[in-house]
Amino acid sequence: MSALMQVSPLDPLAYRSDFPILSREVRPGVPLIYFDNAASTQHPREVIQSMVRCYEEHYANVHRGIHQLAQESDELFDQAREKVRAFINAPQREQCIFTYGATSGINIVARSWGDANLKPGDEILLTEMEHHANLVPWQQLAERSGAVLRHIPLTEDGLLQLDALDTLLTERTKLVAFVAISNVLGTINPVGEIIRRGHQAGALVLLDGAQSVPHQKTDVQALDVDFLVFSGHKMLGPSGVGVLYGKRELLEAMPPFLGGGGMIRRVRLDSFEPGDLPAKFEAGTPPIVSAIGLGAAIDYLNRIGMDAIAHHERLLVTRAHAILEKIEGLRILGPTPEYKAGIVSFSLDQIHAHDVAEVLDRSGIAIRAGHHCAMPLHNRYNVGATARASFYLYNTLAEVEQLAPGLDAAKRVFHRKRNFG
Ligand code: 7TS
Repeated sequence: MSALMQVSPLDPLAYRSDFPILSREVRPGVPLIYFDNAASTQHPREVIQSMVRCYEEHYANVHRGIHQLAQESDELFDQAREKVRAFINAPQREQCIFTYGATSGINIVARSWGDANLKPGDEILLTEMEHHANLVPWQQLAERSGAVLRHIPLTEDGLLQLDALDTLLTERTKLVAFVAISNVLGTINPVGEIIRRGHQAGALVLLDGAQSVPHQKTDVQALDVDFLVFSGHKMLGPSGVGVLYGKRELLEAMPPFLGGGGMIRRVRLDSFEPGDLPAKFEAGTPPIVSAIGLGAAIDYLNRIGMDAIAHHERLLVTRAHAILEKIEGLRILGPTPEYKAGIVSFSLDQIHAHDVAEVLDRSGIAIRAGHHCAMPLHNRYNVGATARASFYLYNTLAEVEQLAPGLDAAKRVFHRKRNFG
């Protein structure tokens, strides 16, 4: 029996009532089925209330004032950072930088570490399944530095071709930056192995945890990863806050990226000395209330348990595959459920993904359609756009079952249009 099978099952019905939005109807008589969790998740009442309480009772700017409200806000903000630290098992909370999301975390590393360390001919190893957030900042860095980008190719069924590492990893490789779980394919990558191989080659490793940290246990010390980024809004928290974790010696050695208030020890008219971690990378007023909301989201996830969440999503995606595989003309992108998280992207006959999404919306089913900020990945599979259903702890098997009639309706509508249109 696998470790996952031993986890006690999660009953989504026990949690749904915590999420006010999940009880709304999309239109009169049409309940919401929210399958757009890879884009952004919904919020339990206690996350919303943690932010309301902050605004109503404690709010002030942080790390500046000595008045009572400033001290209370400071304390809540620091507690949120401690919750983040414990959630990813970082050694020290100063290593957890509050950013504005995964994108801003990657940009900080590219600008700060990248500009200081990369020379012409150095190589950055990415994969063909990256979100644009983990492609464009490195393309920009390559333009500035003369560094060269390489990419781990994909198999037909959406896995990384790891044997390519034998030739792709060389003494020129200075950084490996890759996604833990693909936001399109759902593939769970062998993160530990890639980090180990990267380190053997003498490279640093950045992990894009935007789709993994919300859905499975993450331990940065066990992984020995150098940098990890993720976003609060994909894990029941508010938008506008994310986290950059880094190894202390790396963060200490990196120059600050954004300059301004909060990130300095001393400023003269013509020079400055940067402050200590984490302030050095948090110029300006940070996302105070969003960080506090993220802390409340982490409390909520911890009470349920990340293993239970991962297990539940595996059940949902397995059922989704079983349903979708029966639909004629439907092509699923990515591997079989055993290799993936709760994400299923597909194309249906010649029907455009936006049309599929529109017909599903009539049944209250919210999915995303398009290239999901992963155009090179879609090019790799010769498909312009896909429809994507992505699950979270509050989704039920009964909701997943609704995909079948929803997609049948899409086929009926568009085949009729094609025949008579
Ligand atoms: N990396 C991955 C793997 C992602 O899925 C996303 C967002 C990001 C980075 C960027 O996160 P942000 O919070 O900074 O925007 N992915 C998606 C998606 O799949 N649909 O909408 C956003």
